[in-house]
Amino acid sequence: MSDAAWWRTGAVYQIYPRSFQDSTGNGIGDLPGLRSRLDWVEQLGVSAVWLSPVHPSPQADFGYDVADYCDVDPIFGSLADMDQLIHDCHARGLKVVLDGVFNHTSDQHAWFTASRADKTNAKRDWYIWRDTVPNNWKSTFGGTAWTQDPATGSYYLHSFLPAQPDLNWRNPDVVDAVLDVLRFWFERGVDGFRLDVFNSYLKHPDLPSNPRRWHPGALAYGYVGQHHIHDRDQSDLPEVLGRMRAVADEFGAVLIGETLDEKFRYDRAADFVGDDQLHMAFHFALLHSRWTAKKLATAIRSQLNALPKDGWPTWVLSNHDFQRHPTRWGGGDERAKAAAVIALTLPGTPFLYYGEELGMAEGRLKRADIVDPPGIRFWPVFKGRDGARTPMQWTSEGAFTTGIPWLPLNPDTPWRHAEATANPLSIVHTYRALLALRRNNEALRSGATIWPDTDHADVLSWQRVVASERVRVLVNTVDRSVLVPGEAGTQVLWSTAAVTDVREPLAPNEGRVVRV
Ligand code: TEU
Repeated sequence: MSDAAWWRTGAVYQIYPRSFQDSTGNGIGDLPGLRSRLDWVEQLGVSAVWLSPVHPSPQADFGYDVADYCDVDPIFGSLADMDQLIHDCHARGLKVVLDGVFNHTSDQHAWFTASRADKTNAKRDWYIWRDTVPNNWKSTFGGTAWTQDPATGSYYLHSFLPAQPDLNWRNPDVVDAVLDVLRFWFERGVDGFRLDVFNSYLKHPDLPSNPRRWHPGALAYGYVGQHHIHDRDQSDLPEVLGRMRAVADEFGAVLIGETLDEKFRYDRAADFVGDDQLHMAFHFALLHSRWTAKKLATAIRSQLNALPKDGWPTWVLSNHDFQRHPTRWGGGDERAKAAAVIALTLPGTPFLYYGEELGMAEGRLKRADIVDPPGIRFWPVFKGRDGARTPMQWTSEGAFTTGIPWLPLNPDTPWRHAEATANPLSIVHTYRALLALRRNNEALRSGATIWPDTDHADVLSWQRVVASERVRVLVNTVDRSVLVPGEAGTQVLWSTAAVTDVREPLAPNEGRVVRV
């Protein structure tokens, strides 16, 4: 595997298509709209876009409930629009990654319609059916993971909503069908898949109950009250992933696993990456870390230490499932820039979430605005994920849609938007500069990592090293300036505070990249 592979050197930009750009005025983003905004993506300097699902879907979980893997939902456009998007992205040197939601389908998928009809049909065993509830498994979205289906009186397994029945990955026909879906898209030019909750594909064949786990939230949300040893992370998962990898390798495509872990540790994902499994698997430690140098260092180290030799790190500050990081961490725009320095200069692939380059905050939504099923179910304890999915802020008026947006625009849109980026201290400037620096600097792209570089209590620091060059990264996590001992360096390559003299103390929340 060449170190120059695009998925190692570049960054991936996650687009939530519903919220990026509407072209029809119905308030929902679509593929033609998205295509019209590719200038922005290209100018940012990322290497790939990853689209959250756009397949036909009843939208019970906003597309993560797929009714047909080989088509495009009319709300987003057509298959021809997708072909055009792939073509346009490639013409700009951008790769296209789709979201593969293969743990479950929609209950409206033809496979499930057939499966539920009677007990003897050919698709019956494509899902997981039992005549009585066999175990204590819980749905990630609350309640039991088993729902009785009136047609036959049997229960089917759903790790998420009842409208998202789990496929039976122990049936070889299911695996073959998924491999065919991969081929279908790779043949159309798609460059990779992000694999939704891949570590849930296989369950223990006997479906035993999970052992209980003490957790203060377990009464309200049973999922956290179990050790999930039987409903995911099965030891034979590598074989299945290996088959997917073989298909991906035929096309030079990349597989990125999304890891489910109620303990927010994700180290287990390291067992499923490498040359004959996934190229990468998300390690979401930064999504759950507090903003202190110590906690951040622990989060970063937990991934670096867990990965096998042929693994590759991923860095995620925000995505469509978690509160956006400027809200999570506070600290204003300076801290948002410092966070970008972390994600863009560590060894590994950064996954950026649309709008983070503007410092978009979590939307502050009213109960009446909430459409995300877990948000509706658990409000106000958990307000759901809609706040991370509010429309991209293109202009002072939004310009996301000419109609009524499906979620309200953030109130800071008048001054936080894609046209207000001329200021060299703006957040997007830091993103563009660091992405350009990565492209041109071998140490940042592929250098070995010396970690940590200082044990200062408030400053994160590491070095990236190749034969010809040594780069030192310093991130001041506190709201006051700090002078860090050690080599000052010879040249500031980037400073989020526009510092040019290497000897200057770090400004409050400054991220600085220096040549040493
Ligand atoms: O997410 C996995 C998942 O269950 C969590 O990230 C979850 O969203 C979080 O704990 C908050 O409840 C993936 C997708 O990213 C997510 O959008 C889907 O809803 C889910 O799978 C089901 O496909």
